[in-house]
Amino acid sequence: SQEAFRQWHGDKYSMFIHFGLYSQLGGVWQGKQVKNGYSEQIQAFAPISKKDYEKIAGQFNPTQFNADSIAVLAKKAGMHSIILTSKHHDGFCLFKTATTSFNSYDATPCKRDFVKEMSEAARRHGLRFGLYYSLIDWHYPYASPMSPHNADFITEAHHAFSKAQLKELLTNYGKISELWFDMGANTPAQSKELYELVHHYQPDCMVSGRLGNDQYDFCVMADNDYPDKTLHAPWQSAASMFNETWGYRAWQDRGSIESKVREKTRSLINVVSRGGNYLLNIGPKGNGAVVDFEKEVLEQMGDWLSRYGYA
Ligand code: JFZ
Repeated sequence: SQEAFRQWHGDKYSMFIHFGLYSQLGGVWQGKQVKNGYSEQIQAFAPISKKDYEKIAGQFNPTQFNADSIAVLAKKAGMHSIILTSKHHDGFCLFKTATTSFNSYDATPCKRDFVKEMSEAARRHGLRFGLYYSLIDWHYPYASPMSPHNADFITEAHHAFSKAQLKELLTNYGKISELWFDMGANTPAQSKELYELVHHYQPDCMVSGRLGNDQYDFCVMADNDYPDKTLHAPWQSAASMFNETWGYRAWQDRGSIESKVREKTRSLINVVSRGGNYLLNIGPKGNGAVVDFEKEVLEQMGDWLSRYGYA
């Protein structure tokens, strides 16, 4: 609806959070820095067998993950919503689900539902809350380009699984401001069905263009990018802090805080002044703590915004 778009457009600046089992590895496997690919996809790039990767869940206990302090940070930064990775390509779910035991409640010693924690904290601090959901799931044989079995399209079994998970995500966690679908090889009928499913449960939830087949409420621009002409559709630019990874990378060369603040503030202005939404990512560590450098960058950007009356 117009009202849903108006609200979403009004968010302008939001926090993206990439957090999952991969955060625990920090871009390192068997003592080696994995240099190819994003660190949230380390399972595919190291590569790591499914069996070994699943073992990481047995040690996943992010005692430093504090949803309230993340929400406070987003507020301080001048952001208006938070988008959390409910499930990335590895298929590990950050929510309690009946669809698979490979989730942060059932497969870990911590027994926590991070989607619940983050959704509630966001609302407590007056922020809207949305979800990233990967339509690539390495437990299913399809998916380009990182799957060993390249079937043409998402299988019906996988599609049914996604629908069951989405129903949970859209009915158990209150209002979801947006669903940031990440690309899978959907058929047009599958994309349409998922688009309609989202709006069936949540008519005002904004759906990202990466659902495919022209079923979308907003377009996603390439990292840090913005259109050179006025786009007659709602759009968002999703940005990682270092362009090389979204998930935590322990050996990241971060450079200086000052230059990062300048770079990201410039992107924010470029995007928002052209009518887009700027979605800036953080990648907390495996123990759940926000990386100091990223925290500092967000706080300084927030200082700048409030100094000029924008936050
Ligand atoms: C996808 C994922 O494969 C990646 O791991 C991460 O989660 C990112 C946010 O989404 O990768 C993308 C998606 C979109 C673009 C680039 C990488 N893009 O629009 O340029």
